Amino acid sequence: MSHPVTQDSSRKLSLTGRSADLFCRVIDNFGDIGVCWRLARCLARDHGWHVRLWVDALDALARIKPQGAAEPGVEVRQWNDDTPLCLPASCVIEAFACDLPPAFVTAMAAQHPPPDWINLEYLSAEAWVEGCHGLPSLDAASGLTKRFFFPGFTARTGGLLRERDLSAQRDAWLADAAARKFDLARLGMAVDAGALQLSLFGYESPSIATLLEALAAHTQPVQLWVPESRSLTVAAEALCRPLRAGDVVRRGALSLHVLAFMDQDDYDRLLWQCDLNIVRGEDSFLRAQWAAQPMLWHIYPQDGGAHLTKLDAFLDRHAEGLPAEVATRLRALHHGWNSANAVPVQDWQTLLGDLPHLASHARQRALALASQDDLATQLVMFNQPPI
Ligand code: TRH
Repeated sequence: MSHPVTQDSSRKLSLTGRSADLFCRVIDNFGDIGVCWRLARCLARDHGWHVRLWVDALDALARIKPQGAAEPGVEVRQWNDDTPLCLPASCVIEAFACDLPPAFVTAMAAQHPPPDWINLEYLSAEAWVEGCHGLPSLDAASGLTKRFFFPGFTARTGGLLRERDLSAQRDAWLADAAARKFDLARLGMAVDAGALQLSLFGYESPSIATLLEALAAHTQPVQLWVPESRSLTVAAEALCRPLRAGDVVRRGALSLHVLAFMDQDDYDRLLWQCDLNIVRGEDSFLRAQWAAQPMLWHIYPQDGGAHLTKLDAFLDRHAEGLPAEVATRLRALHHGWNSANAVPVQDWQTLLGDLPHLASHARQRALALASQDDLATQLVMFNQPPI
């Protein structure tokens, strides 16, 4: 089916600031749109780009996007196979091989010179990423070449998504008791200053039951903040009661608080204020690292266990500099958490004992990673504007 291509202002905009069409297809969950929204904002805020963010599922974006004020420089449009499309911008970013609409590719091929076509890939710490970052690939149908952009943890990859002022924002918020109190109250969080703070955002895992058991038996009060998510279903089963936003359940030392799903900026604040964050997928996994607090990763499961190789590659890098025995325990816990068998209560207790080591390590890691160019900055340098 062919699509009408309408003229618009993007080419003109590219004369003053660069412009991009960023395409996102929501496969499931919030990671695809989470990453794309963040990238669009970084390109606009930190680099002055004009970004047209094409999303097939606007409802997914509405869940994570701060509501209210528009985002200057980011124009959100819905797309599907029947959506009339516009004249392509000078840079076209295809997120996660989402397959651009054929009519849009035809419109790209009709441009002289054609836009710079970039395929943004998923984040992985695996070594092969360095060899594939930047590689070209011919699109036989259009005769155009697209280039692969691989995020990653090392200098020879495309880097990690991070707003330019993220660390400063985080530190300022943590240092400002009034702002913290105001924001946390807004989220319905009454924080007990003497309690260990944990957040949980993962998939279904049988280890949630043993985690709750370990926290209930902890020697110090614990507040566990659980935004509405797939983990909540398992927590509800373990506690033998339904759970919904606003609920507080007490078991021994543990207070479990269910939070309404919040926007990305508020979710960052939750991560910043916790002593341990359990996160998942790609975007919350990265945000937990920028929170500079200990984290446990629920990796997105893939066929054939491919995700476990990815998990180990991350742990190899992440654990560098930790005492060997702490690193070994952290790896074992990650494997347990990502398996079909429950992590023993004892192992959760050991993790809680390791938190001081993990906290100073997380701060050092975040500092080291933030010394590299962030992903949006690298993408701006990678982009070859049409001559
Ligand atoms: O939602 P996810 O499981 O996304 C996954 C992964 O990205 C995976 O790699 C991908 O293949 C799959 O989607 C399709 O986890 P992730 O990546 O952490 O995304 C969650 C997003 O939701 C992230 O941007 C943070 C955001 N979020 C909020 O905005 N508010 C909240 O309350 C919470 C808990 C999360």
